[in-house]
Amino acid sequence: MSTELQRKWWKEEVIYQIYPRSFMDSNGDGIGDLRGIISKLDHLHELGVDIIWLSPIYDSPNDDNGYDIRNYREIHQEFGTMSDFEELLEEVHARGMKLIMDLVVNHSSDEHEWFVEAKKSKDNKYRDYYHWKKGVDGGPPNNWPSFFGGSAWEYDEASDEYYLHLFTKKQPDLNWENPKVREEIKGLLKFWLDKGIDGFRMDVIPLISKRLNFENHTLGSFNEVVEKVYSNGPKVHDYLNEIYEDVLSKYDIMTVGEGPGINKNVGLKYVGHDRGELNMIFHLDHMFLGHGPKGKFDPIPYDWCDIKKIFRDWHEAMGESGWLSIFLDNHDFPRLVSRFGNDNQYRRESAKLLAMLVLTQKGTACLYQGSEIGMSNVVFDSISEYRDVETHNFHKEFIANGVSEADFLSEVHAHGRDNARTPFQWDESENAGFSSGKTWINVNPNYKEINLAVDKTAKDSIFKFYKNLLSFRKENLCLVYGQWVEHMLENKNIYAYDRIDENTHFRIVLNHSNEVQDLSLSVDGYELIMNNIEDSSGDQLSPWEARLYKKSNS
Ligand code: TEU
Ligand code: CA
Repeated sequence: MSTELQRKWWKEEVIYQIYPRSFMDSNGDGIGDLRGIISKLDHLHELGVDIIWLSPIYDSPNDDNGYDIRNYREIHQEFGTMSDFEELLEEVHARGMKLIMDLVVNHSSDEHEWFVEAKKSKDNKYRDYYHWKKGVDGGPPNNWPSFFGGSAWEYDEASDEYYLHLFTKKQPDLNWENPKVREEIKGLLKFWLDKGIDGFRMDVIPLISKRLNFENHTLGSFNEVVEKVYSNGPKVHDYLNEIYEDVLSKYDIMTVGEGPGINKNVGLKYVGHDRGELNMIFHLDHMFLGHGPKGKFDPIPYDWCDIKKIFRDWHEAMGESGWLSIFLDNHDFPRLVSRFGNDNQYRRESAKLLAMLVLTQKGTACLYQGSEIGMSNVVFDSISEYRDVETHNFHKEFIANGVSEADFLSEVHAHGRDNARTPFQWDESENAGFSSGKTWINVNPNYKEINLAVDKTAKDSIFKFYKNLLSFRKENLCLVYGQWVEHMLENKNIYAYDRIDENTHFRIVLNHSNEVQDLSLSVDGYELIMNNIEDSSGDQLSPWEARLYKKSNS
């Protein structure tokens, strides 16, 4: 391996995201919890993942399932106690694994003491922990929309002012202009780092610096508003550099920023090796693909050439100066086998193909709970079975605008966040082995066919494929640091690329279509090392067939 490449554990290790509410319930209240996670750590250790990213576990009124924090230094009582957390961290480390927390500091809950105080009066010392503005012509200060429908401003009658909330009205945006806010945030970073955690995933971090003229936008789509109005504000790099220099740089940790609005032209400013900001980002270009002018429930068509171009652009943008994360799903998006694969006729094949894609690209791979067994989207018959505030807010908005219940529901089936939030399907017992009580959200009715226990016994087990790939990646650092070279760029059905370093040359070929495709790329002199179907034959790729070759004498 080339010496100038800095080897870093956070480049080589694989992240596994846990959505605690839906992972494992230990006390029968129907809600996943920390002791439930402890009871399943051996599953993750057997799978072979290294870094656990916990979605927020702090005290919260759960307006946005924990992404609305009421107390940054307390564990949500539904999830357990601080000593449960300390035991979890100890058990994770005892297995040679790491744990990163979800840092949500673009906004707090409106029930956080800072906001409770701020609302009391205009001269309260916490008032400018948030953004307050006078209305205009009897309405909000400007036309900024919330990510979750409606205006990004909420009127406060007592002070005749509005406060900013880019998400729900119970998630008021923190004012990072205020040095006292930045000091508070540095304090809570240290609080958790001094407990021994291994880093942070930083929620919507490019949004923390606001364009303080608060002008109306004149853009045509929500994605543009995110990129040009909410993200990449004038002081975002100053703030990130400040928390890096004052706190983060003093620990051997990793940071990954969730990056709505970060595009390939600005990515390096956040993750360049010399920037002193973040180690990597979860950019959302491929995840926001298909979001129409009114967002995800107003879809527009896209195809694999769009996906391949986004990956290509980001590899080029990062070069050897920055570092990428690679993921295809998380708690905010549909199940990857339903969205990017074929969860019907080719569920197993496509789940494995997507596993090979994520685990052979250049960058830190991040897996989401349930993908290792090919969990798929859920189809609930009524909007009342859904729990996500984003879904319910847009349901009201779309129905009010004349969209039928059935039409909206079909968009929720395809794009709703609850697809990824139904309980993990451990086995075919009641509630898929997730809980002995009534679950906070219904279990996907397909749990008897799709669950870990039944998958592990299957001859074409998805879990085993992930496990083999994960150990193969560990043994072959060419898949981490190797040069990435793409082939067949314009081919709509096949994704093909090489990974090359001084010692090894891999060739990965993925037929992400429902048809047989000619492998019009030479593999002479290559040995087939891994593939996802039994009878893999010659120069024709079966539907959803994935192959990993290694060049002989490499
Ligand atoms: O998500 C930010 C974000 O971009 C989301 O709005 C998400 O991509 C969107 O739902 C897609 O339509 C983060 C968290 O991951 C999400 O769970 C929170 O709801 C949000 O921030 C607010 O904290
Ligand atoms: Ca519980």
